[in-house]
Amino acid sequence: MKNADTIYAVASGRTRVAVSVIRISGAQAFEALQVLQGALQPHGRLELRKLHAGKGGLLLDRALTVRFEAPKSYTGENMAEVHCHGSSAIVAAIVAAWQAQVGLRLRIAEPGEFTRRALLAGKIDITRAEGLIDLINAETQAQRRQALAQSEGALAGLYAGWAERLFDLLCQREALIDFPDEDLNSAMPVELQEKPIAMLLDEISEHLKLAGKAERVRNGVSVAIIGEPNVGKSSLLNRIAQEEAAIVSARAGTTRDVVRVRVEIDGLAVDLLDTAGLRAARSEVEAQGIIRAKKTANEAHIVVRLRDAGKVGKNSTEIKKAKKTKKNDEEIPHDFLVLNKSDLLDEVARKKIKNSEELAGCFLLSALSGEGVGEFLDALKGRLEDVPPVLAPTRARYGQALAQVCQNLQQAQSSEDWALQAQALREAYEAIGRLIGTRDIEAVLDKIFADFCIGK
Ligand SMILES: Nc1nc2c(ncn2[C@@H]2O[C@H](COP(=O)(O)OP(=O)(O)OP(=O)(O)O)[C@@H](O)[C@H]2O)c(=O)[nH]1
Ligand SMILES: [Mg+2]
Repeated sequence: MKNADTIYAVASGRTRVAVSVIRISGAQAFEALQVLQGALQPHGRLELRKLHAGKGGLLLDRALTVRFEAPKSYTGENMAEVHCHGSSAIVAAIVAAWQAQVGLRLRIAEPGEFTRRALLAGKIDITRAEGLIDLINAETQAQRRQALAQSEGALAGLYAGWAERLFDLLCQREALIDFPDEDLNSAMPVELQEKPIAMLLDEISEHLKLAGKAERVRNGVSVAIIGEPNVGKSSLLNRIAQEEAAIVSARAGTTRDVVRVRVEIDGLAVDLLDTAGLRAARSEVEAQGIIRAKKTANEAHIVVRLRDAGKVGKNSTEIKKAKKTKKNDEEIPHDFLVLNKSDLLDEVARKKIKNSEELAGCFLLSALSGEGVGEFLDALKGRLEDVPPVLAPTRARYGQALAQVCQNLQQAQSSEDWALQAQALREAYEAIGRLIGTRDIEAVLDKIFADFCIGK
């Protein structure tokens, strides 16, 4: 990938649209625009222009065009945009006109290359670029809020501030090492030496505590439904997802694979997971399914344990057993106990369940009729509502780098020796530098741009 090249991309994607936006960036961006429209407009002015296949060439389209002079553009380079009609024939004709022009060399941009150039030009930092990736991929409102704040620079400012403070602390120590005779030590009050490190450590540690929640917004919350065969796990999944995603049948042992459906609950992405019924397997395939079910339950954020209300309500022994989660001596902890098929209960059994102390806090519902499903979803929402504040480490990479910084700060704190303190602070400064992209930027960029889209 050569940064000297002039690049272009159709930023509006490949689906049929009314308007396609072709973005061009690099040294020959204005020349490329000139080939199509002749004289250029002033910086930043959107104009309706006739596009021709070169000077005196065929009329191709009438389009809105705009140009931005370096460094006042997204990439920091000369940039142009052509908002032409959405047909692929027009885009092809424009590209052909460029190819026919002697001396003009443009190539298609790689995924994320515009943003990569913006990063290299110092226009945005990595956390903002990653915020943009998330914003483009956002499916829910909570994801959009979090990604937007990040792409606007909320995290960038916070992390850059920490990097600056680390740098100051490092400089103080370096000065002491370089000029040991000048007794800076006595010039620096003890509380100033200790306090800034402790304060920084406190702030970063607090921020780190939000990591799990922020990642959950980004990646979604997983809710696994587990229980014996035939209790209605697949029916409940279909009811909540409002689609026939999983096969429902009166035969026990229907579901084998894990069925995953993504739904949006209160702005959060939730992955509902239907699993194979838990029992002593009757076939190799069923055994495989049960292994998958247990694994899914172990990895899910929230586990819903489903039982047959008719069975539970039969007598007090069953009620006592209801909360136990033992199956083949393996305990699967759950967050919600839900009794299904309430529509089949007679009044006596219903009362027994409602009045039972053992079953306090469990939900009685019918996946078939929908009775009680609303109450259960409200409780589930309550659990999801732990939505993080937007200023949180949204990626594992951030969490890891900041944990490293904390570790180094603790080392610095526990050492009396200026040189060792400086060493620890230098490592901390490098770790945060990699995080915000002031160090090893090319390596970090290669890693994160793997999931970017063309034209951004
Ligand atoms: N009356 C009544 N029947 C239900 C209800 N929920 C599910 N069923 C029925 O119970 C049977 C089993 O339902 P499924 O949803 O396939 O049960 P499952 O837990 O997924 O079963 P496996 O996949 O075999 O583990 C089907 O005949 C459903 O129609 C309910 O709330 N009330
Ligand atoms: Mg099933």
